[in-house]
Amino acid sequence: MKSKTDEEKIKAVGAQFQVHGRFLRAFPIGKGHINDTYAADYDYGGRTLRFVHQTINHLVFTNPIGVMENIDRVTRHKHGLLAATEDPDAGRKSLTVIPRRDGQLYYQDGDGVYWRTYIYIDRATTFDTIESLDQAREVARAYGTFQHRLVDLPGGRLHETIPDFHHARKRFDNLMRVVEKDPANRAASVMDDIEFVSQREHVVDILLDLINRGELPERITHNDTKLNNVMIDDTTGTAICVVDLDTVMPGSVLYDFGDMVRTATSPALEDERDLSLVTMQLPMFDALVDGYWSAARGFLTPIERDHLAFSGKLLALMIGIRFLTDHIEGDVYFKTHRPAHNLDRARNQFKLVFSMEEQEEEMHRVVEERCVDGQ
Ligand code: GN1
Ligand code: MG
Repeated sequence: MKSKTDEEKIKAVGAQFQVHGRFLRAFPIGKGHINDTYAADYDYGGRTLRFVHQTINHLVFTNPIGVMENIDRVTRHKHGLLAATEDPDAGRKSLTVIPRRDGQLYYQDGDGVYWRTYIYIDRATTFDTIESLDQAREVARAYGTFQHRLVDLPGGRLHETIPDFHHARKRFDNLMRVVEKDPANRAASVMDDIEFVSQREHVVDILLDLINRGELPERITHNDTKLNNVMIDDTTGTAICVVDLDTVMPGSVLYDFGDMVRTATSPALEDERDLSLVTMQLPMFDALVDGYWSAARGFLTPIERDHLAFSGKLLALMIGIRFLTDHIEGDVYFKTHRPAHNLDRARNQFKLVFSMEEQEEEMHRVVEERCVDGQ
């Protein structure tokens, strides 16, 4: 906690929600680039219960109510399916939204900041870098299962909470626009990086062309499938729960798979500056494909399957483009913790793109071998 006043603030936020114990303490958790997340303990007659209070960055999510409506529908649906399985651990296998005292899903404080509350999932941990093949398999299985459970979500289309979130062409064009404007006077110093992106312009249209031709189905996807958005059970090492549901909305499963590849195959952190450490490790990719196929084989179309290997490169390139754009704009979107942080992240992602280009054939071979019907 930065200060006592911060803790007082979290206490005041908690009091708005259907958390009825006596407030004990709060502390920051999570490493997201967008929202602030806190855990808070409450005394419920001698037992301590922990909840999560989290902001919704409304500069990024301009429709926070839509975000919460999506999350509410998705988590209710998941809990419904889990209840039917009589799984003793069902309560930990989906986020649970705790509404405000008046039943609303969010609270807007005096500073205009939006907050929501979840039950804290205990005895589980998230990882920022991948530690084992089993972990990679588990993470991919978890995201595949997440998508599978949402295939038949009842009700209308979910809100598109960030329109064109993974629209690679728009991300590319936006970078070029920002380079042209150069508001922070940084473009001249990153010409090689801009050139790296320009040389790969054709990559940004490949999935969009398939979508436009109606060949890639729209599904309900997570859209932020970073390794550290899956909680791994401390005892069993299995994936217990997918978190960070802010961007759950209509999308392509390939965006989800690609983001897993980008975050779970490199042994280095996303902002590692020693680029010799940043590589796509083929055995990790193999484990991801294995885990994902075990959960998604029942619904994946051949075109989706055939683009699994490509999706990693696309997502690393697209997020790299977004980091580079933010650097050139003067760091207005992602939280940064040091000078040129976004540039470090961009270069890290471009190194990963390069590593995948070098191993493209092997990656395709892995998919060919793993994703076979009847196995
Ligand atoms: C952001 O906030 P966080 O860390 O979950 C971003 C993702 C990026 C990611 C890069 C809404 O996610 O798209 O892939 O940073 N989320 C949003 O680490 O822009
Ligand atoms: Mg996120």
